Amino acid sequence: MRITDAKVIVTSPGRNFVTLKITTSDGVTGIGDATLNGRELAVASYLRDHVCPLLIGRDPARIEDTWQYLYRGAYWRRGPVTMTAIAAVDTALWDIKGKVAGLPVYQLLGGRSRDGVTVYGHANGETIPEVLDEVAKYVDLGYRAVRVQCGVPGLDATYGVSGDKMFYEPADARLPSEATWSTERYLRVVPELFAAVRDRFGYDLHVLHDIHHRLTPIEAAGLGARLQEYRPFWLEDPVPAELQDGFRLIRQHTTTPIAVGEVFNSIWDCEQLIREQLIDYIRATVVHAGGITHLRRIFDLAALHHVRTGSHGATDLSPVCMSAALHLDIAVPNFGIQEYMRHTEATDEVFPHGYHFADGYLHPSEEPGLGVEIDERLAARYPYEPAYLPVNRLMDGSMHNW
Ligand code: EZ4
Ligand code: CO
Repeated sequence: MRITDAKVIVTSPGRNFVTLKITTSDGVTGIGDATLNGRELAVASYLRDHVCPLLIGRDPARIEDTWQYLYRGAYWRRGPVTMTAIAAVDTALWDIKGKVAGLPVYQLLGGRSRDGVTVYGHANGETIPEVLDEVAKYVDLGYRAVRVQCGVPGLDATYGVSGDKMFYEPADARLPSEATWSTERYLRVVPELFAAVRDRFGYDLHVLHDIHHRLTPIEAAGLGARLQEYRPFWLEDPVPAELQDGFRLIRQHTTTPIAVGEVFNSIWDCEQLIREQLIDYIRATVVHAGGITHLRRIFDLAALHHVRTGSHGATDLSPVCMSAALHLDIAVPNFGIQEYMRHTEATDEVFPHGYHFADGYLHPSEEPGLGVEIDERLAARYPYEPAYLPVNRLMDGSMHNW
């Protein structure tokens, strides 16, 4: 069997998605997510112009060899664009392998390690009482874990707080919108938020929070120490993680668990974080960290160092990525939790899939392969729409991290 076609499909059913579809000489098809939010067309071009021509005629069964060919063969290693493109090829080849074997991909990864994949949803609001009402909705839906984000008094817009509660979409403008940030004000409100959530919902619910790269290590250490009594499940992305050493400072001051990795694209972004046990959860994803093949390598390294998985699962990761993530999540020994932001109905129609939510868990599809397809006719009805993530400035106008 040979690869006879590799095609890039860009569609925007409410938001942009890039998908790679590989076809074999036996007529088997596989798909992989290649969406890089706000930089979508760079990956589409990388695939179309530099990867698809190399795939034609290759044996689709040789997943590891193809991964190494694209990684080593590029000469220019790593980076989000390259690794997202490699991820799309890798994911599509796992899909094909599953379909050829007649097995869901998780069976090829060693089979089930658990009955379901614990997921967390996003509860957010401008005010703390609004957040509490949102948390209640998730509890009613059966969620066992909820991320809480609230507005910061005095700031116009805060990361994680949205108008549409079920379908939060941060890439909201044709040019980047500008938000302002005050660490001082933020640090005042978060302990109040946690106190209110624990007061109303007790300690059985897992409560998570995303700092979204906005603090310094010592600021994050202080927040972690203050929140400790409210037992956060984790604090996510406390600081930007280019400097892996920085996390040691956080560790020295708090036992609040730390999660990081949604922007990581290779094992080298987290090698020290994991090896020195500076984090508790690794949030790297199938789509941005080199596919199932490379993410499993990261998860295996993590398992050796008591680090569990907690993959990013925002709406800009397509149902193709979510399908692939669930096969890994159900199989690996060190699974922790999976983020789950629901896609809109339009997105679900373009990407029909077999995974489903029940009782706080997601369950991967039992279909051969990944159990997700793309409806190309429908996809063609939603042309690409430029959309950017916001940028963030301090009160005095300095650029900060969004
Ligand atoms: O800002 O996916 O934990 N989730 C997040 C997301 C990210 C977006 C960026 O594209 O941080 O909301
Ligand atoms: Co995040």
